[in-house]
Amino acid sequence: MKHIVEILNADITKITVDAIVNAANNSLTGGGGVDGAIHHAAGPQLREYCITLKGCATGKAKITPGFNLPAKFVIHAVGPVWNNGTGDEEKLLALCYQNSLQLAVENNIKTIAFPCISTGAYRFPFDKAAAIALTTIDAFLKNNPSIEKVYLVVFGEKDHKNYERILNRFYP
Ligand code: AR6
Repeated sequence: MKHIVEILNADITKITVDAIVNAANNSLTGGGGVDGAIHHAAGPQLREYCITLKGCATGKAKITPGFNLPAKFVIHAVGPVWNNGTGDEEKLLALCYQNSLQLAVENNIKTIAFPCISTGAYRFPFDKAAAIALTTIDAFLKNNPSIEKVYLVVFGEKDHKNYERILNRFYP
């Protein structure tokens, strides 16, 4: 799976893929961080569309068009707020990746870009989150050959180095 998964230090709103994943909140109506950047780049139609979806449970995901984004779709996944591991956060984070990839397969999406869900405002420890992302994506790809490329997008050199280190440990 090593050749399918690639880490990019970039602004996810600028990436041309079939779908980008948003680190959304339960309301799906926008917020700060990557969510704010995606809504800003997609334009107001995204929020109007999201309102009709009536929210999303933590660990689940919903799909919308990408509107003004280069990506055709946005998959809005709701990560858990880190609470020292006391609220099933690791399992819920894994479900975000699994449910997003499942939606991708159902919508014939072959290239997808994920931000590092929950590691900003939701305070999930970065290394732990990155390891969960890699484990979950790897297991999914083994059973779903239709996905051709998964980009793991980080914002900044520190996160980039960290993610590369974890990836190299994962795929020696
Ligand atoms: N491209 C790629 N990655 C980014 C970008 C970007 N443009 N902007 C930030 N990141 P966060 P969360 C990284 O806080 O922790 C929102 O208000 C960032 O460095 O966006 O899941 C929602 O509405 C970090 O590693 O999402 C929710 O209320 C990662 O994206 C809440 O924040 C996730 O950081 C969700 O919190």
